[in-house]
Amino acid sequence: MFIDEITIHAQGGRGGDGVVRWRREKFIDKGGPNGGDGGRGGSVFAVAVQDINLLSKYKHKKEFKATRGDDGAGGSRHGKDGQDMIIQLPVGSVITSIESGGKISLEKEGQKELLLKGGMGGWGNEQFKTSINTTPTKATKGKVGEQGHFKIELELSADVGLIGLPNAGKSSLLNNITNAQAKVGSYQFTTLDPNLGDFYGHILADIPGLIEGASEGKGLGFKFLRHIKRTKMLMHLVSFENETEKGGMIKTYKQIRKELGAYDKSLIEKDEVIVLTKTDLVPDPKAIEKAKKEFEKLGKLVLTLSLYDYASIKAFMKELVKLMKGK
Ligand SMILES: Nc1nc2c(ncn2[C@@H]2O[C@H](COP(=O)(O)OP(=O)(O)OP(=O)(O)O)[C@@H](O)[C@H]2O)c(=O)[nH]1
Ligand SMILES: [Mg+2]
Repeated sequence: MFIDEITIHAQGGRGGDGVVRWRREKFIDKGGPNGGDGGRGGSVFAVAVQDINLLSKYKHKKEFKATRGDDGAGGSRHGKDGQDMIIQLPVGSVITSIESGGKISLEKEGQKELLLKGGMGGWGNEQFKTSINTTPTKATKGKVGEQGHFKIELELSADVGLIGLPNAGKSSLLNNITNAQAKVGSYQFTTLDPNLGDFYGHILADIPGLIEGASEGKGLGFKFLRHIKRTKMLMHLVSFENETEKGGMIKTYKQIRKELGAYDKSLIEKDEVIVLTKTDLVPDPKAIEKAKKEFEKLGKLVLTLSLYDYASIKAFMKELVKLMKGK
């Protein structure tokens, strides 16, 4: 499932305590004070990573804590600082502090933002030594780290929308060429939620299949069309399995177009590339060419694809890279 909003709680580490210690010297009961300071607690950072499916990893993890600083020690030794907590979030995340309302946007890969500071370490007794008080017995405790709740929303607008009948191979394609892990099945309506994948920085959206009558509420895909409303381009997948149907592939293609138009005219005015899928099911290469020619009469770019053929996938990706240039 694609998760585009989570709420987390995070806390900076507590500072280590300062300590009271004395220098040990022969014949002197109490040498000078040498209790060291506590280490700083770790801070909490967010770091942007190019992985739009990252938020779903945090489905069951809502708590993020940096570690505590170590206490000081004798011999003027500082406690070790606590370890920072680095929360990886997808590029495109907007982080809102629930307490303050402040917002941070993660726009670039590698961008690192401080969310919460760790607590300061306490002071050891050496720090309190003065000319008047040479044997201070005072040390202070480390401070607690800052803490807060954050809402993280992933604001993405997909660049390419994958559409087609159920079973056309939309999710399979997404899984093959992006880091997405969408569910694939040999039955209709495998996809129940939109899936997103990242293709060299371009976001592909896979939505549930559309069927005839979708605009009247049949099937699932219709209500998801809003996810592709703002895409720059549509990829319309038509499987060679539909060749055997009455009217063939062109008819199923036109059905879907009709449904799209019924939802929103702007969807049929969008740039569209037609992808004829599952070419491996066609024994005669001439039949593939014939179907391709027929679709080309519609005046659109027509690609063919078999996910069982590596060369075919490679050629397809090359075309897609070309298409995305300047988009
Ligand atoms: N032979 C062949 N089968 C394919 C190819 N691509 C996908 N399939 C199979 O087609 C079936 C449907 O694939 P999906 O990717 O789930 O199809 P979908 O369009 O996402 O389907 P919905 O989510 O139901 O709309 C699966 O059994 C896939 O293994 C292909 O290139 N060749
Ligand atoms: Mg699917």
